Amino acid sequence: KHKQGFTVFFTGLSGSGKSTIANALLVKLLEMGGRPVTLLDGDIVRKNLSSELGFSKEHRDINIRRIGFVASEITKNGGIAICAPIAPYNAVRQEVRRMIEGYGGFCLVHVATPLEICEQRDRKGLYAKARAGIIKEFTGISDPYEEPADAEMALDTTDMTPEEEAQQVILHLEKEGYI
Ligand code: GGZ
Repeated sequence: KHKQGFTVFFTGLSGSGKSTIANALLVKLLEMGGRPVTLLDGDIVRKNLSSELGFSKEHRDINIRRIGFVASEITKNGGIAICAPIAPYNAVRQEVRRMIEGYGGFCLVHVATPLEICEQRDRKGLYAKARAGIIKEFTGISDPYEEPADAEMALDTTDMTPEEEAQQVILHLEKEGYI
């Protein structure tokens, strides 16, 4: 397992802390050396791979399949992929899992920050806009988020720092024998 590639796939609401934890994990894995690490963050993918897509279920599923495909290629070639989209739908998350598990490890991490906390923080002001109906189909407000039942780990970010959370992921990966 030590030489296999693997994917860490974060899922969670907007503002749950996925990107922050994913970045902290990226730094830790880079410091450890060895395999190349690629971060496929939600907004970076939206800008570079999925710029024509909106937020309907159909478009979100296409977006997640693209991320899954890139992660599966990285995993196949022995690298580490870190993905951090919302990925609100169970079925396509499972599709991605099956695709990647054929090539290496797959670890689904639910960043389980409660909606109330994400909305209180509202770092980008998107929740206010969603409540006002300015942004339509907003996850958690006017669009579904299906909580994963198959996550390898759930992180409650209410009383931990992103570094501690990334460290928990590292411990899990060590326990599983991937690093
Ligand atoms: C959810 C939206 C929406 C709607 C714009 N619903 O916090 P952010 O701003 O930076 O992250 C969110 C991002 C979600 O894109 P993903 O590619 O991760 O979504 S999915 O996995 O469902 O394809 C948010 C912003 O885009 N955003 N409109 N309606 N998030």
